[in-house]
Amino acid sequence: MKKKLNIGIIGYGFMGRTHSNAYRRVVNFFDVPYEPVLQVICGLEADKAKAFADQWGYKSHTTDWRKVIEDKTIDVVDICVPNNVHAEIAIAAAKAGKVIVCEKPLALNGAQGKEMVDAVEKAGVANLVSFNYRRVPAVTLAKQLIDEGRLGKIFHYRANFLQDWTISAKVPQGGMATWRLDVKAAGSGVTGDLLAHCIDTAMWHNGPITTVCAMTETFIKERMNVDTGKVEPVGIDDACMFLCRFENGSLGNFESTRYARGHKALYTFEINGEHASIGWDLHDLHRLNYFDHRDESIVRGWRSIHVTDADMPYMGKWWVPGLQIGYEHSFVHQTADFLENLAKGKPTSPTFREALATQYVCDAVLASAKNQKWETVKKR
Ligand code: SOE
Repeated sequence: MKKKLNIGIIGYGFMGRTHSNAYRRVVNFFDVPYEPVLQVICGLEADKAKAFADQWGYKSHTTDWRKVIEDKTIDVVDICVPNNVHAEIAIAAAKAGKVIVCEKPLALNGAQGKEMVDAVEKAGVANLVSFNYRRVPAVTLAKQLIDEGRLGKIFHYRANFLQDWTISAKVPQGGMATWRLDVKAAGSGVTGDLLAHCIDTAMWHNGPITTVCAMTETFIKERMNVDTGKVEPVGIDDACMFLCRFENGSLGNFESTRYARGHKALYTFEINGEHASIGWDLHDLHRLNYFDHRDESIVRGWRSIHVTDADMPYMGKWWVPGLQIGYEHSFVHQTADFLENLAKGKPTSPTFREALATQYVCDAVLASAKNQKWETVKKR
């Protein structure tokens, strides 16, 4: 019999669903040491929380996150609410000795993120920030190939995260569906929401980013705020581009926008090394593109690796070679790794402290865009 681990998720939106699905599925496919039990779902509206509880099999629901923290039977507090509430909940959960999972980005900014890191480290509780794309098998395979030295010295890392859902001026800010456009709830726009993913993966693949030079734009200056009912200035960055230097001497080039008509969630990266290059595209997430200059010239070229074989990261746990998996599985993998490490008393990456490094890059990017100069990224 596996030890039961009682889960309380705060937030029943998009991320509440991805995390609930992961806790439910993980035991079916991975030999994890715990059986997660969906104990309580917490959300703003009681009827929606109840409907969510019924649909996902939660034992109970509440509209008060403090009740989740105070509940002695809850082992894991999983934070899936807008960014401005992460810190308060995480710090209270740490004081109550809970294991904590928090959606990305860690916080509104580095200063707040640092308070969260201090809280979890003081309490000595296990913690994880959900940068799920690391655990798409092709992205994990890219990390493996880099660590094996196949690329040799790395020269370039470039990443994009392109969307198009805010082009209409009629899209409001604030509220349940569009809080990402309200700077008070989100902290920033594409920098914290989308580039944070690219930065997390990039530093995992290629080490720390040291300096940045950025440019941001807010194309639509005013939007109706659903919370206040008034047309208010837009405080987020709609688009952001930045150049950077990595500690290992390589150069980075990052771009994100919600104004790239035709692109819904086009997260791509390419890494160029001395011997080989790697490319990946979220719209084709089970493939890893690989070019190796050491191949015999008459067959040398970009190959498209179908990441479905059993010896590729995580894939041995799913179907048979050739059958691919998708977006939601990255959360299942994250949960599997987290539960395995939890039983061994080992941290799972990215911890709050590792996510703070990403937050500091985001801070430097926004400062650079504001000050129109290169900025040095704060060290931990
Ligand atoms: C924004 O549209 C968003 O949902 C992000 O918040 C997620 O982190 C990203 O994975 C997909 O896009």
